Amino acid sequence: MRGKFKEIFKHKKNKLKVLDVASVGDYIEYNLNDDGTGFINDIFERNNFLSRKAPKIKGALQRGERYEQIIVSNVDRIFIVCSIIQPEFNNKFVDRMIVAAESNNILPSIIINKTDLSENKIKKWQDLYKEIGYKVYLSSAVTMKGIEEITNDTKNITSVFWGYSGVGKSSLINAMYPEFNLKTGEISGYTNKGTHTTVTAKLINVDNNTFIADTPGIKEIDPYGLRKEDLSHYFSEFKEHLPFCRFNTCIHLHEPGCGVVNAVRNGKISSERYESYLNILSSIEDDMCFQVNTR
Ligand SMILES: Nc1nc2c(ncn2[C@@H]2O[C@H](COP(=O)(O)OP(=O)(O)O)[C@@H](O)[C@H]2O)c(=O)[nH]1
Ligand SMILES: [Mg+2]
Ligand SMILES: [Zn+2]
Repeated sequence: MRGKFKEIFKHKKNKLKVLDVASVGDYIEYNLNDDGTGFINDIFERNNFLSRKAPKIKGALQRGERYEQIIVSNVDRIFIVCSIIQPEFNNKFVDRMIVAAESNNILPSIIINKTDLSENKIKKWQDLYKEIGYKVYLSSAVTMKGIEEITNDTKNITSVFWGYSGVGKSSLINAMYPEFNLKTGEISGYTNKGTHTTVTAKLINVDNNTFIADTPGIKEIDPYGLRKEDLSHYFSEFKEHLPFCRFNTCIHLHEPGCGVVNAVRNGKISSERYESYLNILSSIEDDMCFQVNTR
């Protein structure tokens, strides 16, 4: 990086606690040397980006301090890939990814892959997410079910395939575009380089307008920079019930006259989604506690 820009970045970095300078998907201005190396002169402002809190690594960060890790920038859609078995479906994990997408203003959709392995419970989760407004694809990289539909819906946009390790993200992209020949069946996407765990996505350039980011397997997601009073806005089906909360500061936990809690009781919000909400809410509170303790 060159002088002036480096200086600006240093200031930004201190303020925002971001980990990397540029991320996959960034538009940059650069100079290329003859040997293939280059300089980044500038990074253009991101339309949006997908991020999470960097995992805690012993000794690498100050006590409990968390950084923001940008996974991909300038994203049109996020495809949350999951399976019913091998690995088992984890709705709390799916909901964390949805919150990460929604809070960054990116449309999430869900791909239930490995449908060749088990019929069990597919419909339950498919219906739950369809009901609250998300598109759900059923797929198999083995039988090729759903591959054509996913190929069509990822045309002419930048999309991210995101999800737990081993669900078949790379296999799905290979099923769509065998020529990219992505590595599959890797045990873990973690690489410890000492300072932080890398989550480098691989951006595949299908054609001039079509980009697909394959991300390494992740094992934890903490959406970055959430405030507990905002969390309910990222649970799309909660929104219509918010005006019925007695207190406008309601975080839908123990407050009397809560529209969300009433909707859960009446079966208008599923208990699974509400439990996910509480789960994320409590992880936000943990961070707040940390800040208070260190003052
Ligand atoms: N039965 C079955 N196995 C699959 C399917 N998709 C991927 N796999 C297998 O699941 C393992 C993990 O796949 P991979 O694409 O590496 O998952 P990733 O970590 O999400 O990229 C590999 O052994 C794949 O062959 C599928 O649709 N059905
Ligand atoms: Mg992979
Ligand atoms: Zn409430």
